[in-house]
Amino acid sequence: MLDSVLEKNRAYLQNTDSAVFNALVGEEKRQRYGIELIASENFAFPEVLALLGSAFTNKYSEGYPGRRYYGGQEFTDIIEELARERAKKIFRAEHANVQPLSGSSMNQAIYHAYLEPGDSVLGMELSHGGHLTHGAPVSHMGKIYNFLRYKTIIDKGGVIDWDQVEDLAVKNKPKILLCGHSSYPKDLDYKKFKFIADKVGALTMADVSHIGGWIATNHLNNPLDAGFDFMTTTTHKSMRGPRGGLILSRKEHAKKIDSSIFPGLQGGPHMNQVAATAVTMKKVLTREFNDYALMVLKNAKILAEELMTEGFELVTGGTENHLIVIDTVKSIGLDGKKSEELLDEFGITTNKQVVPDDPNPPLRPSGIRLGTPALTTRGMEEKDFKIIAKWITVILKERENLNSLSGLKSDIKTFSEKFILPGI
Ligand code: DSN
Repeated sequence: MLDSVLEKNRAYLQNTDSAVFNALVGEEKRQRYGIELIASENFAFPEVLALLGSAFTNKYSEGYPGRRYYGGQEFTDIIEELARERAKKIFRAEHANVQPLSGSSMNQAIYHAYLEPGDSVLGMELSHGGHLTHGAPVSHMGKIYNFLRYKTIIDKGGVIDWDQVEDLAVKNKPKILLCGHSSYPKDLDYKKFKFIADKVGALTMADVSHIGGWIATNHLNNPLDAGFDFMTTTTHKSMRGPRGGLILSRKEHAKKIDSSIFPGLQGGPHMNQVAATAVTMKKVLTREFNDYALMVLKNAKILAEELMTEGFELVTGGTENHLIVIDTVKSIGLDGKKSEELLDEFGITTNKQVVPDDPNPPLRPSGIRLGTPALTTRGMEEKDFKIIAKWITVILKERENLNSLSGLKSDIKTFSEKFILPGI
């Protein structure tokens, strides 16, 4: 019956708007035949796709379970409670807010709840791995609050510069000490952050958007175990859930966080997303997901090793998580934009990426970022990533002689279509 509903809905779409329908089919084919290496992307669980297009899309539910501003909440309350309780259990959190519409709103909600305009936050420098929503000057948050930056030590394998973190914290007394990253291939020592934060009376916040799934399965450190005040994570990257965010915190912050999300920052939560988060949390608790998380990390390690064997220089000299940053300028004299475009031509999708203290601008940076979550979801293993490393090498190194690679594009397509593509 579900199949027929889906088919019927697709037929409506095709009749109504062939341009959009054809773009959808095109995107499905791109995903099926391509090699998806964008570190923040994944293939959502089929259950998640089912819920995103479900009747929950139609419902307004401002407020929280048991205290909403609209009637008809008997089923929305069930799913939101399930999502909250499961998230708390997975991450050993005392409180969970499952309503953030995105990674950006989950982080903003914390800033707005605890900071006054002009207050300081100490976070990671963007080019060293930090994130746009950690107060990049071009963001609204960067204009409202005073974001200070710590870096990594490049010639010590990219370890955090703890002396700098401490110096900046002691001198500036930030209200929040923020850690977390979108292009830093290492695990973090949250106890050290907590120690420095306690010294200056700062709140502690970890944005683990990229690595939530590996923390959920205890393969990487959990900031809440180190006594952090807040942990934020998106649900669509490592956990294969809907696009959205979670705020996990200590109980004492529950009221402030909840009212910062609603009514502070957002209106009606997207209940189709909340329902999909509930089922995502159930899936994350399974043994299969634990095996998947482990495989992602193994695949990243082998991909990093193979690329280094081929002579590529990786930021931090390897990876401890799912992501890899290649300094393409240092490795092969090619900037990240051109590297991304070349790989794209062959159906290998990556993204251009700044490297620590990058002398080049963000639209033509010195590297590319790769990640293994999406292809691992498709069932790829270490042997497959060895093949992919060879393809990346040959495409980037033989760029003056692309005619010699005729046939590679179709080899990649044939290889890729052999693997499952869940939900599509
Ligand atoms: N765009 C996501 C990433 O690639 O890290 C998060 O902003």
